[in-house]
Amino acid sequence: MRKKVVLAGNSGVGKTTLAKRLTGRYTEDTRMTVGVEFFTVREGNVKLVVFDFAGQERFRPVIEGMGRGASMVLLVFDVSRPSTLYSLREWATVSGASDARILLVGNKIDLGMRVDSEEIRRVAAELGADGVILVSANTGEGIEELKKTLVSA
Ligand SMILES: Nc1nc2c(ncn2[C@@H]2O[C@H](COP(=O)(O)OP(=O)(O)O)[C@@H](O)[C@H]2O)c(=O)[nH]1
Ligand SMILES: [Mg+2]
Repeated sequence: MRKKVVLAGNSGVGKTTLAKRLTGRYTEDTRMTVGVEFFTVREGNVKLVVFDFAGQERFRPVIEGMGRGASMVLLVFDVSRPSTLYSLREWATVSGASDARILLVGNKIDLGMRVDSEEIRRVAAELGADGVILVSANTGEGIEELKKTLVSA
């Protein structure tokens, strides 16, 4: 079974690092279309296909195409930069194109939390997210929990 996961969020929040960490660097690294690449990993009978921006976060037509057929959209922010949490309102449109579930992912917890957890829950509720997972793509903390959530979603 194939599950499409889409990463969205401001440039620099750690999406590409997260994609590589989630897929253990086993990756086909294939450019599908301009501005997008994907990483794959097999977990039992589930194949996760993680779509990431290839450095063109501001190219809106790419964003709209990306959400199609996704089972999950990960709205990624940097817990050390509060503005990246509020930017997720713009990124939530990625999921508008599909029936995908939304999960908020707070990355870089190794740098310390500079965002209030009440605020995170408030934005998650506003954007219709199922939940929030806090991770560090650098240290790997929280990554197994995230992967389990994606596989079972
Ligand atoms: N401290 C820390 N740095 C991170 C983490 N994840 C990514 N980074 C760094 O943040 C920068 C941007 O990461 P990148 O994956 O390119 O972000 P993207 O633009 O969202 O794809 C890079 O220098 C990464 O090494 C993390 O969990 N902790
Ligand atoms: Mg990137």
